[in-house]
Amino acid sequence: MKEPTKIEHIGIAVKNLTEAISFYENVLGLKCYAIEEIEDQKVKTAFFIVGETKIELLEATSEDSPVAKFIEKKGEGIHHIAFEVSGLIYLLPGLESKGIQLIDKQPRKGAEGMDIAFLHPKSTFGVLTELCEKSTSI
Ligand code: CMX
Repeated sequence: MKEPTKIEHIGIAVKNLTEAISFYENVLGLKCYAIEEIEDQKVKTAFFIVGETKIELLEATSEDSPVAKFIEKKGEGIHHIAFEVSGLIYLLPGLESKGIQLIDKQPRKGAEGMDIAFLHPKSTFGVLTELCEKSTSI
């Protein structure tokens, strides 16, 4: 696999998006530049930029959201790390052949219209890992 170009974002699971946004804005001095609901993932997200990396706050929109389950089990905190890659669609079969458990066998649309795929934390030393690529399709 060609090396990732940067950490695209860090996903942080929170119980209350409004309260968490207030911390990032009023305590850390960052500016929330986008709020987006991703219906199929059952999450509402808020984005901040820090240097080359983003922070993605994640609030569950339903009890069976992956984020609700995560908070129930582990509490609020870092939920995933997303690496920017190129050629995502071509990378996934190679990773699977190395024994990495793919949550998404094909790239799908994530926040900000990016093509994304998650790798299962059981294959990645306990860290839910997202690979993402700026979409070339409109
Ligand atoms: N980080 C680390 N470990 C995690 C985890 C996370 N975010 N979420 C679950 N786990 C662990 C659980 O603690 C559990 O570990 P133990 O067996 O040691 O108790 C194990 O993974 C459970 O795995 P599972 O039974 O396969 O599945 P779950 O129903 O708990 O779902 C996961 C886990 C990662 C497969 C699911 O959350 C998923 O598909 N995530 C990808 C999609 C997602 O997270 N979407 C929300 C964000 C969307 C976005 O940012 O765009």
